[in-house]
Amino acid sequence: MDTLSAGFDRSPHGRTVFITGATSGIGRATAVMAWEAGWSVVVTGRRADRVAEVVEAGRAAGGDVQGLVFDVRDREAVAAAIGSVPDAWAPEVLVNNAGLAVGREPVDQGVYDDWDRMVDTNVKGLLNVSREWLPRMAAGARVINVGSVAGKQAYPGGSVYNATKFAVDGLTQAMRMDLLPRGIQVGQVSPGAVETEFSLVRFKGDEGAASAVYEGFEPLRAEDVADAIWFMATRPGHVCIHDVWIMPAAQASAYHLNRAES
Ligand code: NDP
Ligand code: 8X3
Repeated sequence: MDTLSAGFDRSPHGRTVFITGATSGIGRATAVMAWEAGWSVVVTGRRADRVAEVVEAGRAAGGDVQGLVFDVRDREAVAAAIGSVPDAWAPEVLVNNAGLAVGREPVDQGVYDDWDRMVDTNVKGLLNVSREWLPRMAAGARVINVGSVAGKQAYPGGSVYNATKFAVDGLTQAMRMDLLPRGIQVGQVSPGAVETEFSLVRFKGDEGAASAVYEGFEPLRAEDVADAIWFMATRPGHVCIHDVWIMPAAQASAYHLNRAES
C-alpha cells in the first residue's frame, strides 16, 4: 500500500475520483477516462499486483494516480484504507463499482458461500465504502453506483445477484434522499451485458462458459459503460442524472437477446 499510495501526503493535481474495483473491466476503464481528463484518481481492488499495474499505467500516461488495496467486504480494512487518505483527497466523485456475480444455480440449489460473496460485496461493500467516505465528502460531490439491468429485471438463475442489484437500486434512491440536504448527488448506471472478467468470475474460471455468454451478439465494452459514468460525473453542478440504463443494441431486456445463429 505504501508505494501505491505514495503521494497522498500532497494535494491532488486535479479534481479527485475514487473508484472501487478498478483493477479490471468497468472500473479500470473509468479510471483511464478520468486520468485522461486530468482528474486525480484513486484506484482500488483486492489484487495488489493489478492495482500496482493500473497505477503504473496511469502514471506512465502522465496521470495523477494513487492505489489502495483492500477488500470492500472487510469493514476494518475499508476504514483503515480510507482513513489513511487525507481530506485533500476526499473524492468529488465516488464510483461504487466493485461487485460480482457468482453462480447461476436456481435458488433451491444455491451455494451459501456464493450468496455471501455477492451480498457482502455488492450490498454491504458498497455501504462500507460509502459510510467511510460520505461524512468527509463536500457539497457538490457525487456518488455513482454501478447497478445493473439485473437490478431492474430478475431472471432465472439470477436470484441472489438480482437481489443485490435491486438493493443497489434501492440504496441509490435512498442515498439520494438522505444526502439531498448536504448537496451530494447520487446516481447509478444500470448496464446490460458487458464483456469484462465478470462472467469468468461468475463461472469460477470456466472460460468456455464465460465466453458463451457473449456469443452471437456484440456486448457492451467496459469503455461504453465508463463513458456513461464519466458523462454523469462531469455534468454541471445543477444537473443530476439519476440512472442510465445502457444495453447492447442486441439486448432488449435481461432475457431478450438477439443472438446470431451459429
Ligand atoms: P470485473 O470482474 O471485470 O471487475 C470487477 C471489479 O470489482 C474488479 O476490479 C475486482 O477487483 C473488484 N472487486 C470484486 N470483489 C471485490 C471486493 N470484495 N473488494 C474489492 N474489489 C472487488 O467486472 P465488471 O467490470 O463487469 O463489474 C463491475 C461492476 O459492474 C460490478 O458491480 C458488476 O456487478 C457490474 N455490472 C457488470 C455487468 C457485466 O455484464 N459485466 C453488467 C451490469 C453491471 P479485485 O478482484 O482486484 O478485487
Ligand atoms: C450483469 C448483467 O444480465 O449478466 O449485471 O446479470 S447480467
